Amino acid sequence: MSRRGPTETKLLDVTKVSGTLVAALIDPEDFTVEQAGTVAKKVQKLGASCIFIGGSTIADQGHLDEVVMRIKRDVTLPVLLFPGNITGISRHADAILFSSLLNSTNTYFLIGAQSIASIQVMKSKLEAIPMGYLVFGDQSTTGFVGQVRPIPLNKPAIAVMYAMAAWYLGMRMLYLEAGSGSEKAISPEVIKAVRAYYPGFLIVGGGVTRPESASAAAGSGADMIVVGNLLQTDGYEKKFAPIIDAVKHIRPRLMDD
Ligand code: 1GP
Repeated sequence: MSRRGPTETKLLDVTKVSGTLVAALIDPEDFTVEQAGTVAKKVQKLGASCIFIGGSTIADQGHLDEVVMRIKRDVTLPVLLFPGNITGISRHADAILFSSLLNSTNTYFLIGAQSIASIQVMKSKLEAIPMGYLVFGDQSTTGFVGQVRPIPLNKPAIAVMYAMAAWYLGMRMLYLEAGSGSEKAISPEVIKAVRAYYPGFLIVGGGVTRPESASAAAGSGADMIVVGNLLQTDGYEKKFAPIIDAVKHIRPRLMDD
């Protein structure tokens, strides 16, 4: 298993002090370089803990590099790549969520893309964080592109099986994904079930747009909530701030508690 690097360590340390974290997800395909920098500055001011950069359909790596460099210039928050494919790598980020889409039916998304990318990740000196990625429901671009057999949103036992397989395979992070813009977020029942077994860092995203759903996820044991789509809506600052407030005092269980 790879060793924990500085970015992962920092996130774990902040979680212990501040409770559940909120990551702001920026999909470079949806933002100009300037817009990405502006949003990153605003979410840092509002209390986000890190920036995720990624998407399911990134093709323009030049633009990705520019977005990452601008965000690194404009904020002090850790910047983590959240790649949907080998095109999601930029050497300018702090770390990469080196993930396997565990419920894909295509070995490319399980280990193929990762093996193609691995040497570049090493040469780029990116901190690689091993992460299991699980897609729920049938509403996501990620699910379509990644050729998943989606986990039903009401089947926590299936999620637990995958979560423990991820843990035993050395994945220190696990991301429960309902899909960007999903009408239904991951349910508290699923999060609680996974939390009861999975000792690693638990990330939940997809369709979290309100403080109620954020606090439900945090109270159920999520270590980090990811907010993406909301940042593209008018007046997002006024919607993002209450999400931060709703989760910041909720302290989830951590593996080394
Ligand atoms: C998508 O889980 C993330 O990969 C965030 O979802 O865009 O719905 O916030 P939203």
